[in-house]
Formats: sequence, C-alpha cells, structure tokens
Amino acid sequence: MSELNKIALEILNNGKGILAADESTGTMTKRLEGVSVPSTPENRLLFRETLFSSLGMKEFIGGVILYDETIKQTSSKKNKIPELISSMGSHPGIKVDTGAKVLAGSPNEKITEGLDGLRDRLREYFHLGAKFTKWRGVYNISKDYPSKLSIQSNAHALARYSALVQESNMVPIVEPEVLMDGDHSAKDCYQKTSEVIKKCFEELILHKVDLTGIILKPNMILSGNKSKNKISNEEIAKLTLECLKNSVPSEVPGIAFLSGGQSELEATENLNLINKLNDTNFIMSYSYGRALQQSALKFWSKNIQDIDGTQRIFNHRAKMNTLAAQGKWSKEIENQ
Ligand code: 5MM
Repeated sequence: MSELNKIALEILNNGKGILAADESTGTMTKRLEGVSVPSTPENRLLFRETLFSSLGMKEFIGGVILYDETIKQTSSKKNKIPELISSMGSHPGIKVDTGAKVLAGSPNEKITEGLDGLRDRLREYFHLGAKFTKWRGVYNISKDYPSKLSIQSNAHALARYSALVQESNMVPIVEPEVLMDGDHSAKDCYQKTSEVIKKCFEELILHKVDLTGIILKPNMILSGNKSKNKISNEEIAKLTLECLKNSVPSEVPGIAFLSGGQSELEATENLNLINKLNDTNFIMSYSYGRALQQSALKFWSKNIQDIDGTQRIFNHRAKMNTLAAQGKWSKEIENQ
C-alpha cells in the first residue's frame, strides 16, 4: 500500500468524513455576515477552532480542509491549527486553488486558477503539516453548458494540480462540482456529471496521477434547484451510484461528496441511501462545508461564549453523517 493510499484511507475509513472549512475570506464573510457576526480574522478563527477542538473530531472527522489564512493561525490555547487538528486524530488539509475566474473564450463559464507557483506553495503547506489538498472546478448546467472547453480545461488543471500534489507527497482531493443552480433535470445532471468526471480521469491518467492516492469529491445527481421535476431521495441515491460506477476507475479508494446547497438533513439522508445501495469497493463518505456547519454557526452566532453548546451541535451533525457513510442513519437516531 502506498503512503498516499494509506492517508486517503485514514481520512475516510470507518465512516469518517471531511470537514470542508476552506471558505475563502470572501465566502466566510458572507457566511458570518449572514448570521450578523463581523468577519474579522479573530472571529473566523474562533468559530473554526471551536469546531476543530470538538470531541466529535476524534471519532467522525478524518480530515479538515483549511484555507491559507487558517493553516497559518494559532489557536487561543496557543496550538498551531494543523497541530490542533492532528492532536484530535484528524489530518489537516489545504485548499490550494486560487479561485474560479472567467474562462477566456467562454465568458459565462469559469476556469479554476492557481497552477503558477503551485510547487513552491505545496512545499510550504507540507512543512506546515498538510497531508492532503483540495482544488475545485465548477461547472454550470444550461442548454449550451458546460461547454467542451470548460470540461477540457478544468480537467487539465485538476490533473496538473494532482500530479504536483502527489509529487509533494500529499493526497489531492479532485473536486469537479456540477452546480445545482438552474432548472435542469436530474437526467441532465447525470449526463453532464458523467461527462465531466470521465474527462477528469482521462486527464489524470495522462498526467500519470496514481489513482490509488486521490479522493474524488463530486456532487450528487440532483435536479436543478429551480426545476419543477424533483426526484425522490431514493432516485437521487440510485442515479448517483450508477453515474459514479460508470465514470470512476475502480482503483480510486474513496469518494467524498460535497453538499452543494442541500440542507443538512437532505445531505445526510441522501448519503445514507447511497451507502445502503453501495455495491462497489469505493468508500462513499462526505466532505461537507455548509451541511456540517450551518446549525452550529447559527447557534454560535447567538451564543459566542457557549463553546460546549456549539460543539454539541457540530458533534451531532458529524455523527449523523458518519452513520450515513455506513448506511446506518435513520430519522429516529437523528431525533434521539
Ligand atoms: C467550504 O467551501 C468551499 C468554497 O470555498 P470558496 O470560498 O473558494 O468558494 C467549497 O469548495 C467547499 O469545499 C465545497 O463546495 C463543499 O462545500 P459544500 O458547502 O458544498 O458542502
């Protein structure tokens, strides 16, 4: 077993999942201002260190994705943040893309940037304690999109990123996110997601990426958030599993879904159903941002001093998702 494969499995084994806490300052500012908390470096750290020092980290969270600001911060108890995460039995990771920008040649679409100078930045993050990294490509669905250009260029960037990350002895999370925005059907989402993922693997293989040492972070197959034809959770699970079976090479050890705007409960329930049906060798777990943090953030914003209360809410969500990653979640357990 390679070292990278070992890390990928440590992150996702036994129902463990990933806490995506890598909101860039702009996104984190939106989240904090949404609950009327000023977005200062101190407040961003305070909320995040409250989550990272929760007991649930030990049992349920195998990895935390950080943003550049956070990986360099020191907690109120004077621990470096990557050390705090490691001391909770979890692996620190880092978002290394520099964001999605307008794609020249197709101005309604985005290309993710950050390859220039990446090798040097990776060296720095490795020394700061990162064991894995993340890069997110974004695709929107409409009549003409995603275009061949966006599918090809984002896959190319994801592959070049992954090759550099493995060269630096870290596990790349490959995140091609087909957005749920729009009125498209689940069938459109299925077709586009499948095209996007297949192209990513074509490029990863071309760039000689070791597929046993990556984690794929895809969207689930959903109808658009403005679509009138919603499908059931059972259908979401069935289509998601079928799409991944047909597009992901069997060497990949683990798949960790993004929540992508689903509510906390939807994201848990869908993951649970996927795992009940899972007849593959892929671990199917979670790498949730909003679906792990929303309730905890809401509570914290009104009770900033109540660390225990905030942690209780976060621990519960992490536990529910870990049960779902094993197909063992139920509404009864949720409400106990
Ligand atoms: C945590 O949010 C990340 C977004 O960061 P930006 O500030 O660069 O937009 C995002 O990539 C996230 O990791 C994934 O989308 C998963 O988060 P959700 O909330 O969709 O589960």
